[in-house]
Amino acid sequence: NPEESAGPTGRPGKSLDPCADVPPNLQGVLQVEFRTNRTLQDVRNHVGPFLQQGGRYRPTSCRAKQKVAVIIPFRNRYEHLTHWLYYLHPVLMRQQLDYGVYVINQDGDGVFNRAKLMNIGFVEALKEYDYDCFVFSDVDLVPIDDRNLYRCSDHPRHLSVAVDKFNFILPYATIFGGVSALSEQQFLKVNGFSNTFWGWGGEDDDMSQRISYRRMFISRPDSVTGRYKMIKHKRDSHNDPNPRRIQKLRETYSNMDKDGLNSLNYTVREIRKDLLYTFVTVDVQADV
Ligand code: UDH
Repeated sequence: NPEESAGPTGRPGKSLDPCADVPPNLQGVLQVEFRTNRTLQDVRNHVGPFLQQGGRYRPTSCRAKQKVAVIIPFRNRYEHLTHWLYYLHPVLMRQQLDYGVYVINQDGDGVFNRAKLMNIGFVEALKEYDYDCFVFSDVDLVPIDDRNLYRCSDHPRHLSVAVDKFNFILPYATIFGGVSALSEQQFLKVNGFSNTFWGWGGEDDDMSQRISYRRMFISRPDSVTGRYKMIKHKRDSHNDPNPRRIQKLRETYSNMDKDGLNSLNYTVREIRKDLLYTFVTVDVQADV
């Protein structure tokens, strides 16, 4: 078992001792390689024995500190998803999390809405389990250090601080895109993400502003622990830069109480359970 520790192998559930603050079997820096053929079946063979249907896992030797839903906004990036699952499942297991992976797939070929998919992921995951922490991750970002814990902190946490594409440097101080983690309370406090950023850009900066308007800060790992590899790709179709994004960022303060979780509408088309993930296909166009 990848997260196995020396502790007693107790009964499942509340009778187990809490897991250690620092998971005992982390490896530190990881080898990550995308230029290789990999199939979902390879990944199932690699990590499947430890998982439950829907990409669910919980440590067997201790009680996890947090119940984490990992939410991936998605459309037509199956190759990236395979790499992501191959690398992230073992990391999340070693981090001794009680977690589930939710791929929120935008149906159809309308303009992409990353933030709305993440709001939907929050709502749909909570229908299944009593998650207390939500990690929102792009499908093309893989951490190269497993000490970067996919957990929530006292303040909303930005995890992807040093991405190879940006020469491992934080591009600007308020950045919150890529991979981020908010507790249920933190997410509710900001009314979730805006639902009204269609196309590429702005939705992550809007969230960053929501966080500061609600008097919270952005917490981050250091720039060594927070290293990531991004899978190279071309711009997707139907996700061109949103020309309205700059103007919309001037309106966060006045809109955030009415544009977010409390105005979210969508239609679930299908929920499919794979061993490696829960795949939720949704129609996001409900309000346009
Ligand atoms: N996403 C999809 N499908 C899409 C669009 C976006 O799954 O069609 C998801 C995916 O999780 C992705 C995330 O939304 O990681 C963010 O979208 P993005 O990868 O397009 O954003 P990023 O800023 O790239 O990473 C912008 C385009 C880069 C073009 C580079 C050309 N060299």
